[in-house]
Amino acid sequence: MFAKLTLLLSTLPLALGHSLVADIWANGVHYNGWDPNTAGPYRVDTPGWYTTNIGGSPLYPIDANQLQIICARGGSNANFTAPVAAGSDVRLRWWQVNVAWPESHHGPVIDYIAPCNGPCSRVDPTTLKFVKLAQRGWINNSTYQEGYWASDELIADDGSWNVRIPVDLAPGEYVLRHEIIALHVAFTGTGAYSPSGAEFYPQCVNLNVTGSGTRSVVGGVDARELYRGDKPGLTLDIHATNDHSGYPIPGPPVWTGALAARQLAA
Ligand SMILES: [Cu+2]
Repeated sequence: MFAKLTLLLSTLPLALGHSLVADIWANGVHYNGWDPNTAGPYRVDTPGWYTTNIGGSPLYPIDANQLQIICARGGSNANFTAPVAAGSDVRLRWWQVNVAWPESHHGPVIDYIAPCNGPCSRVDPTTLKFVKLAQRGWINNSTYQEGYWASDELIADDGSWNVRIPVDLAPGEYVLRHEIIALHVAFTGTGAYSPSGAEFYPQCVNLNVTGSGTRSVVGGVDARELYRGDKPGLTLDIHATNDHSGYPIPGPPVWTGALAARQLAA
């Protein structure tokens, strides 16, 4: 009884406030995400990169040019790589205990992809060059004082987000970098690499893209070059109004290859 209570008390703080990518679906197959609270058994069968991002402890602009921005704090390669057909959706579900994503943490949801040029289980994350596959930011002025954001859409869809793999993407292994940026304290940011401000929650996933596509990823960048705390979209006070029309989603524009693939699929 006492041991159980101690265990409960010692694990409780990890669960509060945030969530993590607890479930991943690719080709209709379900995988557990990497969960540092229940390490061990998950390590062998998840395409989700391992992190020490316990309970979703955020990264701030101070981390934006550091190793941890690439695939989260303590990010290291997942051993497993999930097959996924080009043109299909990967689904990621943020969940912990009974929380999808904290409602207060409004902000954009962004997805990037980088070729591993070999097995993603062994790729050096500092060599990954990411392009932006998709992005969604402020949606409308409904529901909240801050308006309705991509993160709210995610919460409304069972904590989940679908990412379309470009239909003509060349087969091979890729790291998907899925990310929520929470803006609830973005107004406290004071500069390019401020210790407070916008909160970054990246999660990397190993994918083995199959198909007969021929489009290669070009023009990607090191994830340490994606953000600076003083760039547009990271310093606003989202509480000041529910109308954030024209909100500039951080990072580079969506990759032209992803846009072209959408045209092909339409
Ligand atoms: Cu938080």
